[in-house]
Amino acid sequence: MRVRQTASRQVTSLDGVWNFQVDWDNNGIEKEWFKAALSTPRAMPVPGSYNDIVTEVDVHDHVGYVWYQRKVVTPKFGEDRLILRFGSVTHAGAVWVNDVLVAEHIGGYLPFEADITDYVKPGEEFRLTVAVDNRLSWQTIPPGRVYQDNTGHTRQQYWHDFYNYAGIHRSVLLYTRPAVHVEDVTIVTDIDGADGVVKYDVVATGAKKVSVRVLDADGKEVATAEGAKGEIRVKDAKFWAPGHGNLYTLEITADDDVYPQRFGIRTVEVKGYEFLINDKPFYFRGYGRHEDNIIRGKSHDNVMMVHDFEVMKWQGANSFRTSHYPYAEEVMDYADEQGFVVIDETAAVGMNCGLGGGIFGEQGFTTFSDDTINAETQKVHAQHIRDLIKRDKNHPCVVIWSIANEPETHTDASLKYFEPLAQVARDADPTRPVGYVNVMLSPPDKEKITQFFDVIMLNRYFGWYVQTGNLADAEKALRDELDEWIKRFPNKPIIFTEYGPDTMSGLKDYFRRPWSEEFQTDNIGMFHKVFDDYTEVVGEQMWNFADFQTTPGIMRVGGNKKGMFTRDRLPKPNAYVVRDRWLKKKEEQGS
Ligand code: GCB
Repeated sequence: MRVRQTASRQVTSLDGVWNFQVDWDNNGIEKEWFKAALSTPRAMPVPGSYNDIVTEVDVHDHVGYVWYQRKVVTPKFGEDRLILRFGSVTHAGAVWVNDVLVAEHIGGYLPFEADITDYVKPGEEFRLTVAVDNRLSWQTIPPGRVYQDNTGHTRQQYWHDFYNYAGIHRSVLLYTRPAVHVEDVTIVTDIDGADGVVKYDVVATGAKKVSVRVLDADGKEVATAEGAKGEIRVKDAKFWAPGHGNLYTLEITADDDVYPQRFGIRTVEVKGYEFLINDKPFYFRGYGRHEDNIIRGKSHDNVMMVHDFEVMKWQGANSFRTSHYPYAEEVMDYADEQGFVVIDETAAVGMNCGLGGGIFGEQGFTTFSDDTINAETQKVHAQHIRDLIKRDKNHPCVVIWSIANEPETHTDASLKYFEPLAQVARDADPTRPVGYVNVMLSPPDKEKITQFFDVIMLNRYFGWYVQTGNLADAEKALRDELDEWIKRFPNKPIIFTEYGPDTMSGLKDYFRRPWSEEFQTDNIGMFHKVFDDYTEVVGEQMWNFADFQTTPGIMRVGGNKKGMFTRDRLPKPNAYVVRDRWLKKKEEQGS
């Protein structure tokens, strides 16, 4: 659960400038580095990706462990438990309090905790050490592989198109909570006329008494109930809706613990090809995004978060996808508040070795096999889906779970891999539509798994990776493919989750050729013209909100340049054209 300060929980932030050291030989654990102060420490901010903070290429590109360390003065915790919480450590973290290993976690985009009560004393200082490993394998989400190059250097390969930033990316918190406490809550809402119907289910092991109060946005009590599970009616509710971040709080008391869980009252449903929010057809306008920024890498940063939302609102966007991994919890909270609609994606990206020879690195692997992505990966993937849903289930902003981006889906092996995973998502959350994001290599006549999902999410690069520069041909290919999807799946809404060309900011061209600013306007304009002809298309999320960092490659110029905005969030000319369109749509659609 998100960490909140309450009468029963005291929160201390451990963010700041920590000590840092690269583990060149990747043997710090064997050498027990955690048992003493780091021998040659340098400064490193937390949260932050370390890669772009430094100037040495060896540190930037190091494959393996880096170590973070700081001293912490233990607060008073009385009879309570003392918990350490990491928002994310990318990709794997091991945590020691003095000499004791208190947590190990794999998966770079989700939080984890350690109960350290038994290892510390109030008022005393302890040494907090974190070993961070940036290595991916065939059994991690996302997958990757470590290999030696011809000169014996260790390198890492992965099949996703963003730089593998690493470090402690989100806040580190220390907090107290009673031994008997609110461990989890699931809130599901419905709308009945002017009223909201709120079903809640609290987990608080060992609690003798659980009660809840519903508070409105001003903190005024509007309903109460007794018991760990129940249904509450909120009279004349203010519904959460796109553009309207109306929120309530379920204040839960379990014995001595008090926990405020925010929620919004709204419904989501797929009906035929319509995507309904509160029973009204919704049209997605927005982008796939990245947690990516100059110097910060993938670090969460409130300045950038608020600015990005300001920019998205300026443009008339109403939604985004958390491509290609779960975003910081602060971002999800803020999307709730701002009434932004979110497609929440797992970190299952790059599960497609057939993609991008030359773009994302050399190929030569079979995606699904005993030696590559296998049954073990599938288990890790299933757990990752459950963990994401557990973290984000109470966010009204989340309207679709996307369980993977552009995986291989045209083979029998992929069918075997994904069918059970769609079910995992449904079991974890029966209330929201589930989807996956489809790649160009898996058109409707080839792909095998759309049958298990509620929506069709398409990444299409007509006019860019294919029919490059020929927009007439590109338009035909797009229309032909759309017709085929609709013929095969007449009852599933279609959302375009990626489209658009790389565009060098400042590159002007009378002839409007690829890479120029003019071509971005033309290419995206072509897609929009086609979308407007199809009622089955219920959303346009272009790629990408902003330019972002990738691995070096002959198709990338200092990163991926498909941004509507530059990496420092300045509009390319196309941004104004799309702004006119989206503001007009906003007016027509009411949000
Ligand atoms: C895709 C991927 C995205 C890439 C994009 C591109 O289909 O989903 O991660 O960055 O294409 O620009 O090629």
